[in-house]
Amino acid sequence: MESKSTGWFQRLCQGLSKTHTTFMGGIERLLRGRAGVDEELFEELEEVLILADLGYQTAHEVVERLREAARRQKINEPGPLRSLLRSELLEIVKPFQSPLEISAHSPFIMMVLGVNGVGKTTTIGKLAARYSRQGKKVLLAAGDTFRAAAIEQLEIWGQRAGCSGVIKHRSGSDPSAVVYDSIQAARSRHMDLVIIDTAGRLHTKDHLVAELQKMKRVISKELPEAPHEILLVLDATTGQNALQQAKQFNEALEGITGLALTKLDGTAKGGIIFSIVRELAIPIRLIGVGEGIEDLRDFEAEEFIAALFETA
Ligand SMILES: Nc1nc2c(ncn2[C@@H]2O[C@H](COP(=O)(O)OP(=O)(O)O)[C@@H](O)[C@H]2O)c(=O)[nH]1
Ligand SMILES: [Mg+2]
Repeated sequence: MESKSTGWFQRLCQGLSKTHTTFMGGIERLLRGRAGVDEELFEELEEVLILADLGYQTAHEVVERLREAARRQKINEPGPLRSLLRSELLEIVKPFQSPLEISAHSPFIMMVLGVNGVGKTTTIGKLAARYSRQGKKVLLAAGDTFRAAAIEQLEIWGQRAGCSGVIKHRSGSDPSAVVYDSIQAARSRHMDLVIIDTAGRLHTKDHLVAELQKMKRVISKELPEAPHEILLVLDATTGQNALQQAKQFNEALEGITGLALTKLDGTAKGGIIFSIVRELAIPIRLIGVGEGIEDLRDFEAEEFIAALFETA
């Protein structure tokens, strides 16, 4: 029988194949065409990294560290730079590997935020499926009351995931009331996990922030340590825009505890992950590499770097 981890690694490689091709393709072409290691090589390497969406600052620092390492280790041929680069990149993301630990609280309350279309509801559905399969009692809260379709979509995911229930009100109602009801239900029905969906767009940005803050206050009033996780979902296909969105959310709403980076399968911009962790210093909890219920995984730094550098 094929081992589960091998299967997943292949899937991850497939998911990251666009980024792998652009990123490694550029690096291989650069390193192959050279006899020695000189300043020009480092400058071109920096350009390749910027093109892979690492962002100027991150690319610059990575290359600076490579220069130093090459000098220290007296490297004068391009070959070894590949593995040096690999370990530099691993070092950047490794500290931000910190998977969700929902057993720390019961019920564990999680709010899921992000702009429209980034994959909030899908990620919630995938998480509900994962934890339900583990035998956890999972309750979903339809806190995106802005559109009727959003409530229906969450219900459909709840059914597919086989979770314990979906708390919903009519569209247009106050999402804080949905949150309140879901906490009461979670207590009386002894749920392990409550995942709260939220709207990604309202009439104005101020309105959205005020609504999210109110939801958070309602939760804390009921359960002083909650929410235990505020997960911000970012769409990797938007590259540097995802980073800008994350900065804006982080400034407007304090207390984002984790990130989920979705749609890595649909983009060559997977290098954005390095800018995101460097600039935000928030753990990457999860990565999404497809629309299917199985296509969500804990972020594992070594595995991610391996998939970026190797072909399955
Ligand atoms: N390819 C791909 N599509 C995804 C992924 N995550 C979500 N999507 C798709 O992105 C679209 C928007 O997702 P949705 O969950 O409705 O976003 P929301 O508005 O933030 O709730 C849907 O078509 C999802 O199937 C992913 O990891 N990979
Ligand atoms: Mg949604």
